[in-house]
Amino acid sequence: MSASKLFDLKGKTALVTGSSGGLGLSMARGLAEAGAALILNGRNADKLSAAAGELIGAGHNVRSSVFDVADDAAVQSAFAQFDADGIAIDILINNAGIQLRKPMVDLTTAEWQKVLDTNLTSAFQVGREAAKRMIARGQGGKIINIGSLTSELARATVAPYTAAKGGIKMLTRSMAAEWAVHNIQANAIGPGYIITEMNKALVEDPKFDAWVRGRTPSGRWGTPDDLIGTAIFLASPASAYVNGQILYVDGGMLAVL
Ligand code: GCO
Repeated sequence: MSASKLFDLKGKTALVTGSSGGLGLSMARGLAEAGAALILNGRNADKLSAAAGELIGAGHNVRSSVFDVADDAAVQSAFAQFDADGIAIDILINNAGIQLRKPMVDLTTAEWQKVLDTNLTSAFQVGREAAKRMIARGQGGKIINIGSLTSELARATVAPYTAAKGGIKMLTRSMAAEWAVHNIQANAIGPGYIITEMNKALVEDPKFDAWVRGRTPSGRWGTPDDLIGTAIFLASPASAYVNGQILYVDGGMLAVL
């Protein structure tokens, strides 16, 4: 296959969960620029419509699907609609996630469960529905889960997020174990400290900002666009023999003490 075709997503359809902003919208934009048709997802119809409008305005083939990835019935209903509309999803990015920063002793079980449902169980639910259809179609597929530095290392006050992201790493390997035989490559991206709405409080905290800049060999926070190349790689034929891996896009933070 020629080098130009290795990263070509023309003719593919990608569902990116949590893509009305932040990392999800950046990765969706990157996949569209590589030729993919997009399905954007989020819980807020207005935000999603604004994001879709931006990408349609840039000439991309985009539709949106409003559903809560943590709600199994809503996930199944969304996929039933894709089926009814004749939409085959070739690429899934399980990006949707929330953060809750609180000491464990102050956490309620409901708060814990909400983070685990949104950040981990959702990836299983949406992944299951996508994989069922990829297997039935017999043409393979790509699943990209979004992990975190906390897939490897813990930080105080983000226990449910850390547990979920650790689970994302092992769920990715489980997907590879069961679905690689169907030519589905399941991998993950582990973003470092990225400037996003979710991290606004951290970016604006001078002490935390100084810690990230000092602890990161690249000496800077990441931007959502820093993830685009890795997303295209894992969504494209270039990664046809890559399975069960988590690729860290973290400025080198995990590589050094
Ligand atoms: C935090 C942050 C992190 C980052 C990211 C790092 O509170 O420490 O939210 O969790 O968002 O996950 O990889």
